[in-house]
Amino acid sequence: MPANLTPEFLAARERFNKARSDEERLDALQEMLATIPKHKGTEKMQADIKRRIAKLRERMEQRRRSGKSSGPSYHVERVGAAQLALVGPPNSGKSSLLAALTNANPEVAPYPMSTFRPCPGMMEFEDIQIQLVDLPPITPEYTEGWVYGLVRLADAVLLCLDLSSPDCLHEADQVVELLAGRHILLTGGASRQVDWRTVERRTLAVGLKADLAPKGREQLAKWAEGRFPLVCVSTTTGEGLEQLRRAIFRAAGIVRVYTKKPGHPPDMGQPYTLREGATVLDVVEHIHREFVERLRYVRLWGSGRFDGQHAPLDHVVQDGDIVEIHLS
Ligand SMILES: Nc1nc2c(ncn2[C@@H]2O[C@H](COP(=O)(O)OP(=O)(O)OP(=O)(O)O)[C@@H](O)[C@H]2O)c(=O)[nH]1
Ligand SMILES: [Mg+2]
Repeated sequence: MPANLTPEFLAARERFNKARSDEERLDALQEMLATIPKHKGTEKMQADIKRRIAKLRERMEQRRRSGKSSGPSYHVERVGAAQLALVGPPNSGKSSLLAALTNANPEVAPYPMSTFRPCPGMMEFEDIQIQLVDLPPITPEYTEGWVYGLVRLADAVLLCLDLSSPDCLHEADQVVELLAGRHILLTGGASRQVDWRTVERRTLAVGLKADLAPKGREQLAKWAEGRFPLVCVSTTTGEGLEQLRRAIFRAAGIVRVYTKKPGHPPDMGQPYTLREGATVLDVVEHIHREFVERLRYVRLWGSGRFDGQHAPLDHVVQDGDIVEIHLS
């Protein structure tokens, strides 16, 4: 069976081949595992990648115990419809934001550098769950390599900035530059692999502590204009949090598609979630690979203009579309 490897996977594999340290190798392998299409044809490859990750972890652990450590490395298991990384300067309110939006209980402290491990949490948005990962701050002095590794693996980035900081804009520039130095470019467009080591990550700027700094917003809005969408919030008053949830969903770059059996009402329970840009054929393949070979046609509701018509297989689906799959 052809493996249908994605450009993201191939780029990660090339990065693995060119890696010069175990940290880079581990990072590339984790990305390979995250981006390899999950079906029968790739089961052997998936097992092989997992074996390599386990071996590499063991080697790094041994080295750590023998005192030749090159620092810790962390892995966050992906769950939910998408994974977004919280990045920003020290003390900007990242952990408070995670606590406000998810079920997680990260440490929040009135001093910088209080987070030193990744902390994931699940954010509910309507009928789906999105994973947010709180990280240590990004600074020129202290940020360890694994932090950049996790940002690279995420689907998108929340750039968390402190509106009450007099250095807010300078801090924002610095975080963007530090990430760029690690070949992670923050963009307003879709996340993508640019070449074997450079990635673009769709970014939503979040102005935090809005209760403390009504004036900071204007400046940050100017800074963000034309680069990233911006939402300003306060975790203390709750202002802006609902708007932020929706903006996070948009930044995640996913669409929800519902299914319907012929002659039945649509199943509006659990949607299938796919990457933005997915086609009708991708939906069919996502639901069941074998359906592709047996496919006769698909009826579609939604996309602003379909009301049960046959949909071209290359039609790009939109959030909320409903498909009815007819098989032979
Ligand atoms: N007034 C106000 N204070 C806030 C808000 N959000 C966070 N804080 C305070 O800001 C301080 C830092 O918050 P954290 O959430 O720990 O910040 P962080 O970005 O995770 O910090 P590091 O992990 O050290 O980088 C704490 O004292 C919080 O109580 C807010 O919306 N309003
Ligand atoms: Mg923190």
